[in-house]
Amino acid sequence: MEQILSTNDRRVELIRRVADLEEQDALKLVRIRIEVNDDPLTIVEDCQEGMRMVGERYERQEYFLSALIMAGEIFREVMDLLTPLIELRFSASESGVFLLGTVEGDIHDIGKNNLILLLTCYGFTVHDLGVNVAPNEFLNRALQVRPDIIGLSGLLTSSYDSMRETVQQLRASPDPRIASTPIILGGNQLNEQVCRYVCADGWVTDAMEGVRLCQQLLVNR
Ligand code: B12
Repeated sequence: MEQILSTNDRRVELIRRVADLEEQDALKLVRIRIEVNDDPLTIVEDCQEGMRMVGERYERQEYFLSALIMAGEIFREVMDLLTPLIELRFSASESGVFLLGTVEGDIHDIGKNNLILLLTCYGFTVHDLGVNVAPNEFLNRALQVRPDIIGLSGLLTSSYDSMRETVQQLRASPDPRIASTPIILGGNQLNEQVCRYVCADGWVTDAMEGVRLCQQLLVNR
């Protein structure tokens, strides 16, 4: 049935199936979209939109924590299908060094891992600190690997204070190179106001935008 849907219908259907947590149907539709050569990044975008709707339903108490866990699982399975395609499609020569982690108090890592996939495809060397990373861990690792850019990921409102603290510690580094390394934020709840509060150099809500911002920062460095 899905094979005769138009591109737009396939997009709407996938968003709905992720939002409704219909794991098998969502995966089936992703396979169909792969077969008909839909852009893998558009498929990711649609799943992200479905996840946003899961979050809204959770907020309205139509869903519980188990739904967030399930949504995370669906996204992981979708990424298992898409990763080889994304790796094939995007490749670039060596570029900058990127240090990345999800800030202290936050364990969301799906978006962070997507960014790693894309940055790696675009030639960046990525050092991933994982999740729930304390400010001094960022600083210690930055002193070791001397990155060109540092990225902080966080989806919880409470993460903004961790981000701010991390930026303060990095900026206070006695090593002038680390103190002046551009720091960018990522997570779908962010906005300009948060970026100003955290005193970061930029923010994005999308991994591809993040790659472009990093490329721009590298040119200016
Ligand atoms: C899946 C999910 C979970 C999973 C996470 C699994 C995992 N391994 O990550 C689990 C079940 C663990 C979870 C737990 C919780 N969650 Co949750 N979760 C979500 C959900 C539904 C989807 C998040 C997601 O993966 N989105 C898809 C990815 C691809 O998008 P993304 O993360 O934004 O990443 C993209 C960009 O932002 C960017 N990016 C990301 N990081 C970075 C970094 C850099 C440097 C750059 C450049 C770019 C970049 O690239 C990505 C790809 O494009 C969101 C809803 C939402 N609106 O996001 C709630 C949500 C984030 N969770 C929420 C809450 C409340 C919780 C819990 C507190 C629930 C609880 N009662 O325990 C806990 C918190 C645990 C903790 N201490 O962190 C709230 C946060 C509300 C708030 N304002 O603080 C949300 C918004 C749901 C809601 N609307 O209420 N959650």
